Amino acid sequence: MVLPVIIIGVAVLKVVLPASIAVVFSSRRDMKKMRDDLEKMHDDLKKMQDCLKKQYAWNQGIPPEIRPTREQREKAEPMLEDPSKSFYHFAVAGHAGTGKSSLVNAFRGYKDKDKGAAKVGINETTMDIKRYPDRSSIFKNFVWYDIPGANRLWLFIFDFIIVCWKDRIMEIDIQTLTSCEKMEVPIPTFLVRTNSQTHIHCLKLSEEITKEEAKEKLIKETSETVKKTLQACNYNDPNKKAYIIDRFILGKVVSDLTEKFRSKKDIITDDDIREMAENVEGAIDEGDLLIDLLRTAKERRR
Ligand SMILES: Nc1nc2c(ncn2[C@@H]2O[C@H](COP(=O)(O)OP(=O)(O)OP(=O)(O)O)[C@@H](O)[C@H]2O)c(=O)[nH]1
Ligand SMILES: [Mg+2]
Repeated sequence: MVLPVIIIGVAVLKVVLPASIAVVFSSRRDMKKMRDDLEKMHDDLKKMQDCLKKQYAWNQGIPPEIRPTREQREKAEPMLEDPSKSFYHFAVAGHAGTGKSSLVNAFRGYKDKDKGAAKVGINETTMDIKRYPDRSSIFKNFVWYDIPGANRLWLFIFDFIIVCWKDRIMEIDIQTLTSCEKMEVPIPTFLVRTNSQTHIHCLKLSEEITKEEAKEKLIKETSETVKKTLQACNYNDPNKKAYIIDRFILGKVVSDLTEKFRSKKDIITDDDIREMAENVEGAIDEGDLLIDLLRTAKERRR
């Protein structure tokens, strides 16, 4: 009587035990996977929360017409994520669709489709302030900020501001320049007109002139219009330079320079930039803009 019980018991154990061990192990594996998934989800949510917090903080900025106090500036500085203050922070501002994101990509030598490039396009309105560290050979220690069209808040925390426009320069563009100059430490500004090739093409067709004549006309008209607008807004320097560029030409100059001067030890001179820009067909002020940005950056941190 005892033996069959033992035999049945052993048989049961032989089947049940491995099965239960397998269940325990597989449920442990499942538990571990579940825990890993939850941890990952937690990390993702934390990142999202940090991002939202930062965006919220950006959106609580101070209009550029108001001069921020030193305390306000100090409070805002951590947004630049540069505790050692070793970077140059460049903001690109301007109306919607004027080519801000394209300009950021061109300065960094990125094509629109490159991973990490700013989103560009007629339907790709940039909604949030975004931070883009540079990787080109020219702009070492530069961080670019793509500032959405309507958002001119927080401009005071950047080291330099580029105001870009495409067709018509507006009063608010000049107001931005004036505000930057009224800061306790004035912020250097650059006026940049984008889309040169499109303007030249349109002028050539509408006026029935050659490409070269269209280019000269664009340069002349831009300079006159800018001067008139600066004067109308009582800006203190009516002869402020307006750089006329095209994103594709600027991008090519930066990429060619980055290709040629790959080594970190290479020093790129103004003449190198000038020569490179002269070799790109259609270039107008792309070389001068790069040279002046670098010179201003060096002077500011001297
Ligand atoms: N040919 C040419 N096209 C340009 C130039 N700059 C911008 N574009 C085009 O204009 C469109 C809008 O450019 P974006 O760089 O997205 O403009 P944005 O100012 O960032 O636009 P928002 O984010 O909506 O404010 C895109 O199709 C660009 O390719 C330029 O210099 N030349
Ligand atoms: Mg954009």
